[in-house]
Amino acid sequence: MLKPLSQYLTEQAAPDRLRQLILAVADACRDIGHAVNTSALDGVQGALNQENVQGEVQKQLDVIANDMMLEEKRWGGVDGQGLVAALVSEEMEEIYPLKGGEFLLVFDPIDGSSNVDVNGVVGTIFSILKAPVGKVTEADVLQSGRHQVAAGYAIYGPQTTLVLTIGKGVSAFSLDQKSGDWLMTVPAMTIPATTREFAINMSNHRHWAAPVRRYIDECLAGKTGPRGADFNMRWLASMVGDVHRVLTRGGIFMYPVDSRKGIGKLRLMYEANPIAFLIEQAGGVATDGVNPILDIAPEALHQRVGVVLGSREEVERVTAYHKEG
Ligand code: AHM
Ligand code: MG
Repeated sequence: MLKPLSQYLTEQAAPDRLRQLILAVADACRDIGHAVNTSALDGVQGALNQENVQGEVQKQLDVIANDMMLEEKRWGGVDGQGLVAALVSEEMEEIYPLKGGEFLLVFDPIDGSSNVDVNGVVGTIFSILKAPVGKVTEADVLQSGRHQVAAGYAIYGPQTTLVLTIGKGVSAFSLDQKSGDWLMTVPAMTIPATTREFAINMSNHRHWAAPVRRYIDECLAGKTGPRGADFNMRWLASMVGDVHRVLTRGGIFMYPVDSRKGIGKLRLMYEANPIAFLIEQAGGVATDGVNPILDIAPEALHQRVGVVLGSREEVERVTAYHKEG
């Protein structure tokens, strides 16, 4: 018998209201996964997203998924006293206050949404923080990643899988499509310290800083190069997909700061922080190239950061190259 998510949370002694919230997030992800699955049938894929005859822009899936999160009734809690004090999303410029509750829920409703049209992997990423007492302001949300009480993602691929940490390791739960239950299929995801596989968007090579170029060029040089080994490359253009592979078999994933804007592409609050929490909990390392992502003091809701994460030895090598200059 596979263990249901609810039983796992009870056994891990998750506080009752956190447990309720995680179960609600998991259910919301199940619903979003269903919307992704039927998006072609429903005519809401990107290819169909054009202005209709009235000149109205048709809804895209990431807007639909965001609306599903906003309209989720379970944020109110089973006793109606509220679980979530505010929502923060990639799709909303400002915080979205709710009636009250102990937690802040920060999320990217559809990560990797350029993949929806091509039936590639997408997912939902979430981060749970403690809320202040009383009215929530933007400043209350700008907590470093170390303050996260839980984080995870749902990946909508050949299987629908929820990957979760409450600060006690990382576990994966597969969605049983028949019963709608999330059942534990990987009790403890761990990232091997060494790897011979990297993930980066190679088309940005000319924009990278010298240490990143050096690292990747050495990987590409193969057995006869300075690393003395052949490296493999993967790039799904979906952070959840690439990170899921890293959590499953190791690897290094990079979306570094580059010279185009002098910032990274990925957002700190709802992409880098929750993923960094998972990576550290699985024994890996997650940096902005030099410093741990979880130690960054956020300055803005939609702040972007460089991301270098995964197998310890490779991430530490990239840090060393940056320090050497
Ligand atoms: P999104 O949240 O708008 O989908 O953007 C984030 C995604 C990541 O999932 C992925 O790693 C990256 O953007 C891919 O970028 P690129 O198109 O440069 O390959
Ligand atoms: Mg995203």
